[in-house]
Amino acid sequence: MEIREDIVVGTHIWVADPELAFIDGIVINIKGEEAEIQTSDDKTVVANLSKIYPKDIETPDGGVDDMTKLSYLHEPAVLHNLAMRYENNEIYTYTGNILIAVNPFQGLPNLYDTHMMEKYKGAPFGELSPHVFAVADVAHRAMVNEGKSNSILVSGESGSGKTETTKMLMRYLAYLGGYAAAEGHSVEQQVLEGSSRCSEIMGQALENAIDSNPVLEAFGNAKTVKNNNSSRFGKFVEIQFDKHGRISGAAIRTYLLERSRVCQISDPERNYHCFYLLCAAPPEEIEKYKLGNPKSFHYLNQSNCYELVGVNDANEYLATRRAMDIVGISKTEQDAIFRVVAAILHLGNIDFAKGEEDSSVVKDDESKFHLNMTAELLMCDPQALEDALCKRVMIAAEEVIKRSLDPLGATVSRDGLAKTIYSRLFDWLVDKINDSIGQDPHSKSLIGVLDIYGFESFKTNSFEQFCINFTNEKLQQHFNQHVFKMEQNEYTEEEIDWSYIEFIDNQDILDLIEKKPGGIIALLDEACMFPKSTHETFSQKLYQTFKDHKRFIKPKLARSEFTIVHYAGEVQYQSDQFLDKNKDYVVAEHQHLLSASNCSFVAGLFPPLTEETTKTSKFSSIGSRFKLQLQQLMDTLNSTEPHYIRCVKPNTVLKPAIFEKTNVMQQLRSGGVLEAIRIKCAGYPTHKTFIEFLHRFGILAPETIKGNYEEKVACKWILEKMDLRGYQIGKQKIFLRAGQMAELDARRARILDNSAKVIQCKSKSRV
Ligand code: AD9
Ligand code: MG
Repeated sequence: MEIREDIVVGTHIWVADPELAFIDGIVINIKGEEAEIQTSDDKTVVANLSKIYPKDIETPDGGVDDMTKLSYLHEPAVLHNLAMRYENNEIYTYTGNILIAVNPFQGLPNLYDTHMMEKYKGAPFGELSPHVFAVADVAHRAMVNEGKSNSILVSGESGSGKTETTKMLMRYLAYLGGYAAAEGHSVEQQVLEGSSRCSEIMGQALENAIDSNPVLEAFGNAKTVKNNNSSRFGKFVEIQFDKHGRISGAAIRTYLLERSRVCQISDPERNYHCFYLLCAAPPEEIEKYKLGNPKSFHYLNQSNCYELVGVNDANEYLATRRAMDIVGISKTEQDAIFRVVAAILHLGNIDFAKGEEDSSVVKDDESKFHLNMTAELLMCDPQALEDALCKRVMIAAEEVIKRSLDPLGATVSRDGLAKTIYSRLFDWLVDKINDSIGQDPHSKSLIGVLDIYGFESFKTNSFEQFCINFTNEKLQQHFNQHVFKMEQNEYTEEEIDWSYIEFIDNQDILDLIEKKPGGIIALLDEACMFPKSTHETFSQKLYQTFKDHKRFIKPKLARSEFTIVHYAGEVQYQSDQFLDKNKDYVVAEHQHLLSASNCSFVAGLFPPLTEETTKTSKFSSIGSRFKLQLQQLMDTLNSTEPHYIRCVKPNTVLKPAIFEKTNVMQQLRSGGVLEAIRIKCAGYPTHKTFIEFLHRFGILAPETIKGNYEEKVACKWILEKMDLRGYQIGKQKIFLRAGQMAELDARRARILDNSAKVIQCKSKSRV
């Protein structure tokens, strides 16, 4: 039996509670391994001693701004700290250098204003209250000082505040990179050098990137059950800087827009915002596009949700138009864009009926009207459109056969066309925005900001969730590697004392998904290339291949479902649409139809295929392409110094001032925050090579600079002189305990400050 000396009768403790996650109380009796506890809600409960956590009653009421400052570090303390801070509208808390951001679900006064930006500029990390600006500032400073690229990875589940956080980060970086300038370049100096106008133009690049947000959000965001403004694509914004730390360009890379939403939505979700905005356009445009009530369109009326609380679609429409003006989308282009959006709505209203034999025909006059409208808006021939929807050309041996599609086949063809047009439109917008922002080919360093969909687990999960969760596994591994592996490896290499802490590695899940050959994506591609495959044969293949895999489960009685044990929990996937959704090919008929459009914009979305691509592009795998994109993203991230922001969604009702502890705890666990806390505190959060250390802190002991000491000896000398304890000296590096770096920095700052005053006095006396 483990004896716990820290718990006796009278100890304040935390104990598990089914509703609150943990509740506090006082131990009133101990019998063997069981403790009797009087909880703060006046109940008496009995719990095993191993399930009890001591509570620090000395913790200040408002909590602490860095988890590593907690005297007892365990789940209940961490949760309680976040909850207390949240109650006081302190939404940010550090865990070492990871920032935890709890969504306030309300605007907080002055939190992001210019005054706040001024305050954070150049302030040492940790000196002011935790803030996204502080993270951006550190990243910017590190980039300027070390000339190395940095990245800020924002993660969290849907609705936790990633996109809002990203916007604040960009705003702050625009502020820094527009005026700021590298050390030694005061604003006055820039004026003198004539470079201030130049930097304004550069800052404009990022401002444009920020202004492009409403455009991307109108076309890439939608209301879901989890978030009224959910991003349905991933985004990596790369901000390029010149050698003075000024912005010289920016690029937006997007990942995997959810295509299925264009044709299929379920209550109470919505389709992409742009459709509703357009239906709320001024009357002359409604007339032009023959639109009207969104309820009359099949692609919108599959759900009963049309309006968003607090959002006026008519105003948003005008705002989107204005944002388009700003990012340089011409009026003609804007008109074409909205014509395409309207065309998709009309397209969705074309129904088919059974024709002769197995063929299909456009169902009735109403469907004919929509067919004509679609053709008119896309500026193509209505008969050609009908043919493209209802027929397929088969090339068999030397023969060309025209085959008719049955009504179901024609409907699938229609939806396929809608999805293709929409995703090409989205890609066009991203390209256009990138052109308008402008890239700097000479930029040496960048700050990347990643806002990518969080882990998803719904009642039904399809290919989209599979890709999204795959992304999260990748990012989780990056996080693991950074926080855990790097830390541990370094201790080992430096041969310093360190007791290993186990952490969950997810390489096995990644292998299951992406290994080539043999992983799920590879098997899916194989199935897609083999004409006789069905989702059932595909699933059977998965069951056979992974029957002994620890991370793969075949649910009982399942014919086509499979479960993956993700780092954040189990997710059951429905494989029935995996094959279709993985195939990215534009039906030749659709391609011909639209590349022949009289509208150059529409034709431009469908550039003619080269001979080569027609032959080889029978099937192109979305899964594999996504995997490649993700690998490129990881390569980029791996070449940067990462900073992490973990967003937390405090409740599922999306309202302020509600903090559901059990829910939050799950997010902290699955985001690896708790593990990171443990390892950080147990170890040495700061590592510096002897040279780096001397470079920075030699000033604390000038005698070491004058004397010709060996580096290690000099470092030791400084540390002893400063009277620090608990640090370690490795083979090439100094390892500092939490807080020690700040202490040294403060002493250094004092010395620098004094000598600056002396210089000033001297120069004044000279004048
Ligand atoms: V998703 O994975 O794209 O579905 P996100 O991006 O994590 O999700 P988002 O940033 O869209 O969530 O935030 C959801 C909502 O929370 C916003 O629309 C705001 O209403 C609210 N929010 C988030 N962060 C803040 C904030 N810092 N201040 C005020 C916020 N409100
Ligand atoms: Mg988002």
